Amino acid sequence: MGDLSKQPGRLRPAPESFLSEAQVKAVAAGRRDFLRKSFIAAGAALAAPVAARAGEGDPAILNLPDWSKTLGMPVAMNPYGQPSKYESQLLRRESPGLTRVGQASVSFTPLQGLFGIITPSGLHFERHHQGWHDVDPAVHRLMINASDPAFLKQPKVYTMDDLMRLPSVSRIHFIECGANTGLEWGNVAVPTVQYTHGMLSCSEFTGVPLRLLLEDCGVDYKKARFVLAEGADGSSMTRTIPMEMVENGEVFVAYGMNGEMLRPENGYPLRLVVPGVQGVSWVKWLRRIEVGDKPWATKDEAVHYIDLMPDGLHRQYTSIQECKSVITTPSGGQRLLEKGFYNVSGIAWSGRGKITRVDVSTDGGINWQPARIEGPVQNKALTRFNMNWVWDGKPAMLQSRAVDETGYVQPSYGQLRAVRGSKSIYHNNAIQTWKVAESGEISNVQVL
Ligand SMILES: Nc1nc2c(c(=O)[nH]1)N[C@H]1C(S)=C(S)[C@@H](COP(=O)(O)O)O[C@H]1N2
Ligand SMILES: [Mo]
Repeated sequence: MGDLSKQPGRLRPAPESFLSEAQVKAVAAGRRDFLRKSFIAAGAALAAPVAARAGEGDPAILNLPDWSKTLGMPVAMNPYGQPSKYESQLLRRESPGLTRVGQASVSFTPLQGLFGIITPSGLHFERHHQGWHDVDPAVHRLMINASDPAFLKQPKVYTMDDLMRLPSVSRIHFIECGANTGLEWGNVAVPTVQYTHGMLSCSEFTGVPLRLLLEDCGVDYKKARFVLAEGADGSSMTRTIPMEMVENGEVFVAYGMNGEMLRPENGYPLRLVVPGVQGVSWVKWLRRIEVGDKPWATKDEAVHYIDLMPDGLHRQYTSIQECKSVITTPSGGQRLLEKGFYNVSGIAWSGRGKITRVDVSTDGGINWQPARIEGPVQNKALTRFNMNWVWDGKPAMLQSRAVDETGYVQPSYGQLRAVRGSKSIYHNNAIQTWKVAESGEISNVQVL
């Protein structure tokens, strides 16, 4: 598998040399001035933050609503709580740009409506290659075995009860499908951030480090350098994971998500958590871990999740999700109602560690301002950023660009295509652009 940091997907662009001359000409004229004024105005807006109505007889504050004079609902009317009925539009959705093939489908997380970094469990994206099942934990088993006793002394089968008695860890991590943002390779430009980036979620997962289980079975790390994870569903989902990721304690078998058991759609009662690695390796309904001495080259690593490079060769085993970010609000499909102050908010993440910096541009990448990073910043987790912006009512192009702790800078489309060409489906981490029209309407455009 080699040194992943040497792979051609790794770009280290100098932040100041981002733009082609044509691109500068296309968007630059007059914009620097516009920008400078905006940021002075942003300071002013903070001193007097909100354009609130100045006590002009708003009936919504003058009149007591009827409900406030009656008894409220009793406790436990919803023994399992539900969102407000006024939030009923915030849903996982299937993309209008994708056709469902049998049960092999995707539902996307509505990133445009979420705050902070945790995805509510009911809105966690779903990707099933053969549909999902609600599996009885009483009969679910996890087997750990090997084709050769030299790799593992004692194969074992664990019940869920066995696993839940063992020492556990709880960690917050993002999970991103390798195909997230895949439609954008073809400049399809689906309308909203839900469809461009919504195969991405972030949760607190709880479970048992895989290292602990392998050692319980007497693994020989000198000989066993890879593990194969296998799901119990009809998709024959099997993925190779290098042993270094297991040995360092990061990979774990999880039963918990956001404080409760996993949801069935997300692999109840057991899934693998492989921090920083593309979603497909996070095998759901996990039933078997095999240890061995070389990658297995299964269908989901030899035929799918590979990248066709410009030289005609396929790039394989590029499982780590590179540093990426996106502005979630304002974003495609939304509309700014009037000029004035806006909180530009988004998320950044890297499969190689922590986010160290996010810059935001409102002019398509000519000028950049550092965004505020909302801590605590965690390893291989979503990181929220915010930036003050005063919209002057003129067309604008919003972008975010993240940097991770290895110093890697999220690439523009031009930079990504220069290395990767345009024939990929997977592993698109380019800078996203949201175009704000004078009407306030926001659309998805690509800036090279
Ligand atoms: N057993 C099994 N595991 C699976 C899959 C699957 O179809 N079957 N889909 C994979 C893919 S492609 C992704 S992106 C993630 C999605 O996880 P989620 O549905 O919890 O979001 O699960 C992975 N694990
Ligand atoms: Mo995926």
